[in-house]
Amino acid sequence: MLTFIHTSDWHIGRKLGHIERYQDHEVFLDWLLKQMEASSPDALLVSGDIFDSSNPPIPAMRMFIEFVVKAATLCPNIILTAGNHDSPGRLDTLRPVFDILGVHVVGSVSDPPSRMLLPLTKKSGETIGHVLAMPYIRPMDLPPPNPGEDVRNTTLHMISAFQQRYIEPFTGPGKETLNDLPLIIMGHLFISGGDTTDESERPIQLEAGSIVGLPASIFPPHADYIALGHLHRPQMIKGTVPIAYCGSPFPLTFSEANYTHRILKVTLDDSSSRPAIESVPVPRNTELYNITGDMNTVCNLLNRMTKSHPPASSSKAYARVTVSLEKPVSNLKEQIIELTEGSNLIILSVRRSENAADSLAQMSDSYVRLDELTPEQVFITKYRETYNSEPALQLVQAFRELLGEVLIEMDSPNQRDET
Ligand SMILES: [Mn+2]
Repeated sequence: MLTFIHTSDWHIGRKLGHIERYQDHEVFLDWLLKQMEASSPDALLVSGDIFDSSNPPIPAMRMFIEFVVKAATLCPNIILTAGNHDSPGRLDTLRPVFDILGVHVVGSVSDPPSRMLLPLTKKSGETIGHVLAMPYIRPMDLPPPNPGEDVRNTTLHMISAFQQRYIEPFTGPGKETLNDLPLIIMGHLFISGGDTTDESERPIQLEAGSIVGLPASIFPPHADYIALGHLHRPQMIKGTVPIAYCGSPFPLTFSEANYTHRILKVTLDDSSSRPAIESVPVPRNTELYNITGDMNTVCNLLNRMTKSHPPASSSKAYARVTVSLEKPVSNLKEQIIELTEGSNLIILSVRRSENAADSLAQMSDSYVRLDELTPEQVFITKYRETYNSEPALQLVQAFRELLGEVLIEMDSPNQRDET
């Protein structure tokens, strides 16, 4: 039997507006340690986006390292991979020290990829399974298309390149079972059909370049569990193997406020049966509220909520208020904020409801959301529209190189904080 905890998308160092979330992270990580203590899992898998930025602030680094040092005493296998928010190189610098603790951190993709296949061992040293620990894979980690390849099939090319490079080495003939032990695949990627939250992953998907939508069928049927990160809403993806997004541990933005955040405790029996997946809700330290309605409704709600968040209560709550108005109201923000004065409920934003996106959608039948397209698809579509022809392969390749450079540039701390 093999048991493990699957979590991802911690985003340590993330702020909500100007509000720091260190306390929320500390409470979560302490709770996670207690979970590990109570259930003694064989492994802890963290599928990317450990930090919110590629250059994490000192308190974020300290909190993370302190957690890992404590966790290493509670669990024989800890595997942490980089997400698109993490700096692969910076995470890899921790390797020599983490190795001593017996903790695996995988920042960048390995060449050959076989180095990403890690054994799971009991304290006695006995191997009980394997984890293919894939960090976030950038378009530049994939081989370019062959000369003459039809660029309209870029997405298809990317999918097959991804499969050839990162999946097939572990699934070829004779490797189906890796000694009949369970195989778990970790990834930080977007499976087409996955349900996104409004704001949290949107910029990230665009960054993911051409590999935004991998099909669920990319995973080999003999894998036992696919431990994914990237989408902040927990969900299972339909496929021949169990594919799970565990989601972020608590609401990082207001768009993540309305569902239960969790970690997953997975048990794989030695037999070939499907894993038992237990979803364990994470207690919230800070409550986030989305308050919407007309002026009357909003005022009533806030009056009521203010009473349940008296100033003496220990935990703060934050609200985003959206008011639908028939006509403009002057000093709307001041009026709303005044209602919660003297309470522990803090209004972080007040906005008028807008239906601009809806009306735009109605204007055109062929309306496609920008976040459903890869940067390359946007480029090719724009080219077609402007020149009424297909872009030359060299041009697309030049675009890809530029995009790669821009993505590296975006990893620089100053600009990262804006996403
Ligand atoms: Mn994330």
